[in-house]
Amino acid sequence: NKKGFIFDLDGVIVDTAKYHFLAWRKLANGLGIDFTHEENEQLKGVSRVRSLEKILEWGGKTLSQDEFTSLMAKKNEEYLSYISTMDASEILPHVSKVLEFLEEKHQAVALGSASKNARPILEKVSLLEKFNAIVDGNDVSKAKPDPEVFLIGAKLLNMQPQDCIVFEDSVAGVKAANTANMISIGIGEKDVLHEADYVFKDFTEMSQEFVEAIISN
Ligand code: B16
Ligand code: MG
Repeated sequence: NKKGFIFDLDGVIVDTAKYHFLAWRKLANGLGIDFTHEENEQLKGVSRVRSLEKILEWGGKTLSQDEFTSLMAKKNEEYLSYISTMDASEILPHVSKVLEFLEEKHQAVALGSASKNARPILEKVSLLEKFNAIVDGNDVSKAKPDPEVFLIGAKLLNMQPQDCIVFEDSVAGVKAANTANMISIGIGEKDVLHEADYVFKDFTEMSQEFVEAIISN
């Protein structure tokens, strides 16, 4: 039996949210806007453009199109400087184990991320070759909760959406997976990700038996 397993990147494979936080906080503070961890939570799975729009909304600021574009570039430069030092030690617990198990079982594996930096990050943590397909922020026109990113992933894997399983840490991503008619597995808090079909705190909580059952179902 072959299934398509689609992984989100930030918050599922690596914790880059902490680097997004530092970069967004610097930008927001530079504009005289406060930026908290709670606000950063709300930017999980949200595209870069939409993130800056939200920060400006929260701070009650408006910018010219030119200023907006230049701030987006600045934020990304800052973010890139943080991820430049990433290595395999930043892969979240049991992620490599799960990827190896899926490989052993000849399953199809894709990445479905909103990030335009997904490829360089996977390269940094030496996981690029584990994926049969990569769909990232450069490939989509509609952000999560739109299912586009996962539907493209399924297509690239040659799998039907109903035979795909999505691992997601964001509410928007879980919604996207559900709308795509895929099995959604939330990675994080049950009360936040309650729309997911299953929720695990992290991959150490997901048993091999569970994955085997998903594959043979
Ligand atoms: P970039 P994911 C998302 O990645 C992040 O969760 C979100 O915080 C970020 O703004 C977005 O990628 C865009 O990232 O600025 O690198 O293009 O969780 O969908 O893997
Ligand atoms: Mg995420």
